[in-house]
Amino acid sequence: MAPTRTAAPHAGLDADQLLALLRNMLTQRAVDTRGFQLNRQGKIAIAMGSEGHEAVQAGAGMAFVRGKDVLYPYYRNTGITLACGFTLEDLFRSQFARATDTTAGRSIINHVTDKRKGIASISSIIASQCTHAVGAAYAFKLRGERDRIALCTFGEGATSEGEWHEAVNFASIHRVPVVFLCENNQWAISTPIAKQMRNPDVATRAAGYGIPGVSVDGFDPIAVYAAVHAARERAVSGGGPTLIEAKCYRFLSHTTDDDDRTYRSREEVARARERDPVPRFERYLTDAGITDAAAIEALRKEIARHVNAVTDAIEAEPLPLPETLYDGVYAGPTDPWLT
Ligand SMILES: Cc1ncc(C[n+]2csc(CCOP(=O)(O)OP(=O)(O)O)c2C)c(N)n1
Repeated sequence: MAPTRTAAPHAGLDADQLLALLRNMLTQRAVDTRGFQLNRQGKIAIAMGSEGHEAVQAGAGMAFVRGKDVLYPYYRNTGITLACGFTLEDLFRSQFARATDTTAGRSIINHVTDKRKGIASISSIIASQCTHAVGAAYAFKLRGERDRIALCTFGEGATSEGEWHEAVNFASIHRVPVVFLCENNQWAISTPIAKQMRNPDVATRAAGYGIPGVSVDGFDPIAVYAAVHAARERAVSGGGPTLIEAKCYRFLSHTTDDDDRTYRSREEVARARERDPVPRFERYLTDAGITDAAAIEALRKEIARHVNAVTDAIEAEPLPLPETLYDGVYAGPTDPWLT
């Protein structure tokens, strides 16, 4: 994998930013744990975990410039949406499908959106967000909004979709200010990457479109930050798109509706967990003297308490009323079947 660390220590991130990365990663893990519990308790319909993607998302979120950039995420993006300013409360409003959710409880969970924060609505159709992201970024270019980019995330499975190739090709030809970030977790539900493409490095796909392709260690949040930050700089200076591949692993099943024991061995998952990005980054920070084990433990407990308090509060919020079923769907009469 190409080295992405810059000469500056910690890629230029200061202690507060490094601790923000850790907080984001620990929050992702706490959200995943709580989400899977809530599903087993029958309180939410489905949960989708980001475990194994924590470093990718914390690092990429740190490079996102709030108030300027737009994020075109996919469903496995708890950490990056939080890092871009989405609140934990709104995240659980989506999970509980409450009336107070930003889509009024209409979207499948993790399909979050907040226009005010530059977080586009997630489409479940794999790779369709790529053409949306390119369209938004092309608009920035046409309007002369030079300091804005679209950050577009997807899994390696998405790179087999025609829409992904169309998006990258168009972005390349028109030098669109978009950063493509592939979270390569090796599996697209039950399809391993070897059945997806002959070349195991998604980044090499960039060469076919004449744009830079960078492969980074997706278990290292600083490496991901450095790569996304550099790609962003390139995009805002008129250099066009970059494809970044962050190699990570999906530790949990695809969703709570999936049993990954049917298609991958426990040994494979255990081997990947030996490289778990969370304890690895904790060690990195303690070795660098940024924090210590006691402070990390206290932070972990504080986050768990906060996540539990938020889920208790959101669970008590109202469900959408049946009579609002057609709100926001049709213009005119709200019940098309009765009029
Ligand atoms: C066009 C389309 N085809 C198939 C699906 C069903 N589907 C949902 S998630 C998924 C796997 C995607 O894998 P990947 O892009 O690698 O992301 P990951 O879930 O591994 O993070 C598939 C095939 C879909 N939603 N849309």
